[in-house]
Amino acid sequence: MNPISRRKLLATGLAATAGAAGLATAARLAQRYGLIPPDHGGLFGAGETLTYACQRALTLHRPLHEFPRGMISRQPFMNEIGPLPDKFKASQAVNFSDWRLTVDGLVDPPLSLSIADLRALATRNQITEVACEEGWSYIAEWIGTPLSLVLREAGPKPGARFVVYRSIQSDWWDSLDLAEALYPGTLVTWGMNDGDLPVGFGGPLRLRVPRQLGYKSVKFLTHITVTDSMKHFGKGVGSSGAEFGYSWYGGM
Ligand SMILES: Nc1nc2c(c(=O)[nH]1)N[C@H]1C(S)=C(S)[C@@H](COP(=O)(O)O)O[C@H]1N2
Ligand SMILES: [Mo]
Repeated sequence: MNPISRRKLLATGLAATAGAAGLATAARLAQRYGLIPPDHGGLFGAGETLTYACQRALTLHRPLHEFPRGMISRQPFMNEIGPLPDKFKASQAVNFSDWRLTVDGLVDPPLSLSIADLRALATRNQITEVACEEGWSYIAEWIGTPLSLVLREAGPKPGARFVVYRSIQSDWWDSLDLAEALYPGTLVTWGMNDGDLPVGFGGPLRLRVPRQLGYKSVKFLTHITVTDSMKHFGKGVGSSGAEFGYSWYGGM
């Protein structure tokens, strides 16, 4: 059987099982296939597992949804951001020349990359939509370096399963499974619509996760950690958003 029909069968099977025998059985099946999200333990845990397992099985290799240049939003919606720490302002004062992206955890070697290092590594662009769970969205061109190539420089070690990413705003952090992290459309972005990435949109550095909801695209990116488990990060549910009750997997 080819991989696509196997995945479809798995997803259909999971959905049917959930209907016929309940979410707990579907969750056991998902476990067997390694499709358990870090936030599976809460009130909506079985539902989260089912959504994640079905979507993941069906969409792992789904192509990026890109838009024509003429559809770029003239007035992209900049969401409100909390206060930025003094160290952000200090870096802004030197035009972010001292900004570093640290890559550590299950990697060899760990890295500390400037924005110039990232630009030199590779440049890709995509015209994609940012959609907030609150209902609004916009389309923009995003320019950056594929996370997959950053990870290739760092060399993930065996056992790597998740990539945790953090903002200079310490209350904003999130994680991706390795498949989403290595997906070529997942970009460490430093440019937007032909210019530098503006601060309001997360400049100087933002992780763009174009197949998931806007909250997964964390602004002011400073730190990436490769890990085998999310257990020891915060409350163990995979992201600051999931600790607030948002779904860790924000597929759209
Ligand atoms: N560091 C940081 N990243 C963040 C946020 C934030 O407040 N701080 N807001 C998130 C939310 S909820 C959304 S919907 C998008 C909004 O992106 P935009 O300002 O480009 O519209 O950024 C996400 N990334
Ligand atoms: Mo959002």
